Amino acid sequence: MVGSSRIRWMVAGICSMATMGCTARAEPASSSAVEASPQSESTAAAKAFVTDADIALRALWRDQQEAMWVYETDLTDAHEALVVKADEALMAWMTENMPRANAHLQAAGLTAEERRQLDLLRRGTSLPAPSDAVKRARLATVAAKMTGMYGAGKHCAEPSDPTTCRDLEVLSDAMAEAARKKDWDAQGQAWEDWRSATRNIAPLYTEFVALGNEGAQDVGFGNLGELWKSGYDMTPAEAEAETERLWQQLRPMYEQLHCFTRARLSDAYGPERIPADGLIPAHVTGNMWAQSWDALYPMLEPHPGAADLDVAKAMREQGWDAMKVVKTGEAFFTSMGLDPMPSSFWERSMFVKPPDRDVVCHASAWDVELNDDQRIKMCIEGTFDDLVTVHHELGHNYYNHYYTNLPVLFQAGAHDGFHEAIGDALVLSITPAYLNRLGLIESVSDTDEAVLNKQMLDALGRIAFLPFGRMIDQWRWDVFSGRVPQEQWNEHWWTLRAEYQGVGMPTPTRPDGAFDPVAKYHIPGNTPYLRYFLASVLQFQFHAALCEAAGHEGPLHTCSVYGSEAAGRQLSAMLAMGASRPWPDALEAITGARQMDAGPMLAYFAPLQTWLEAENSGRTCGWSSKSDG
Ligand code: X8Z
Ligand code: ZN
Repeated sequence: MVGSSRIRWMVAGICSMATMGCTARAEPASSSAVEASPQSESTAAAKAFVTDADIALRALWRDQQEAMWVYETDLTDAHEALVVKADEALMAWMTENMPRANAHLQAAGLTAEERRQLDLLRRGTSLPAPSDAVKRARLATVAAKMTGMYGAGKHCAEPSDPTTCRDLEVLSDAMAEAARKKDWDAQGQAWEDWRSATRNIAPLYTEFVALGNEGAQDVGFGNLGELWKSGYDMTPAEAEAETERLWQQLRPMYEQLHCFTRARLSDAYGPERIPADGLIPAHVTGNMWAQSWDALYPMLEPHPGAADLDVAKAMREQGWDAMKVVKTGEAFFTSMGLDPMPSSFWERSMFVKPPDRDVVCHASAWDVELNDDQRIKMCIEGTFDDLVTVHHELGHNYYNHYYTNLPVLFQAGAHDGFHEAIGDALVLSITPAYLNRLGLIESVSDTDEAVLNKQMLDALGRIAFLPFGRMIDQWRWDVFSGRVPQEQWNEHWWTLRAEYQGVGMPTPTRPDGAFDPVAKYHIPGNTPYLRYFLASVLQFQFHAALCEAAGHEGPLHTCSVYGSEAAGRQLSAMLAMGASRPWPDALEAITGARQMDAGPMLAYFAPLQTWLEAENSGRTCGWSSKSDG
């Protein structure tokens, strides 16, 4: 599964890019890397290992994904037990074979493909288990329970009365609605209710960190964070530096958006609640995690009424249901000459929330049987957000589809950020002209005012997200490495929220026992998050390249690749590479560049950046990083 892959996690391998200082092959961070034995160095043994690993992994991953699919679409104890059993088998195999793969890399006479598979396997899971069978079983149980508890999480105002319970979807809708009404208290209540609905995950997370770290050490890495950071064809330290480099490219743009948004919020709620130089309270952006601020658009629209962008109303009036949303997403890909989804996709996917059971609603895309068995799992309500998320998920499915015939270790993105960026890159082509074509807006205006409005809407999704995407794994790296002691885990969360996002707690303190990280799906779901930050950058590089292939002329923000088969060919050629080559090769195949670069994102938003700078002149932008708001 992609999108919430707790265990199956694919990474990319050898880096040949001198400019980034990559080594010929990134070694495990820990000095406890497995020594090569004379036998493991034998070419024949290494080749046989690669062949056998392909067969074994296919079966183990398929079994695990089948169990996960059943569990996540019907959260019962019996289904949890199935997941634990499949996870244990997979983890046992991984713990044994990741170090073996590392040892076999010493063998001479291997093909580049064989070496690449070994390199991918030596760091081939986001959740390695300890060698000890009892601890392994416990880790599998803890991981499955956290997923289930998050998925089934509800806050009940009156615990004995189920009609007073609100789940994440209800609370999120309530928050967005309260943001539109500028209802401070209702937003705070929904925000706090979701934190208290997930707080009981905290003790499991503590256990999880200890067991996951032990597992990472048993397969030759210093801690879980070091293993995760090894997934980018460079050393963990280089991956961290690369992330920071990109963030520093983007930070000035985020600060302008933050400055403008804070000023408008301060006008709306008063300077005593939102001081002109303070943090933005976490509960007033209309989003449960303040990771995307599009609900604030009416408050922030640069030129009210200059552009017709209100698709929500049209979608409601036209009765967009889940099927129409998914068909529209697929039609974008097929307009570029890509294949339609297989018929099983329509039969096996979960598009809407079933009324009779708990499920994990967080959207994900799957190839359950690893044979082009594409599915998505979503709780679609028919909103514009759903249409965007469907493109995102289908991006995963199309990647899966185009690499389906590769060895199973190559069935992954060039790195995980690539996988997350495909659908989002196409969403950049959802221009006003395309929305008009869909019948969702009546008029298309290309005045400067209209362009700025559209840019603001895009920025509230994509620029606002950047520091959130940056900080989530910073927090986990710091937790996994032990740099931050357990009693400071929650405090550190808020320190990073303040430092990167300029976002603070809704109230001056958090209640005793609060553990806010587990209120975000990817923490209990153990999905690494750096991928989304990297995807935020890559999607603009992809968009720029596809626009060039489509023959687009003019500024980047005016381009739509809808209907361009030339762009489709360029895209599918990269998708078909999967993880078979180091990611710079894949990036070069689609963009001609070998380095991740925020330049295209900055170019896309250049008109808004100029406008924001003018609007903010006279304001003091930035914030002090104290976390108490
Ligand atoms: O988790 C997701 C996708 C599945 S891979 C729906 N996203 C991140 C999130 O929701 O926090 C997409 C954007 C960031
Ligand atoms: Zn995704």
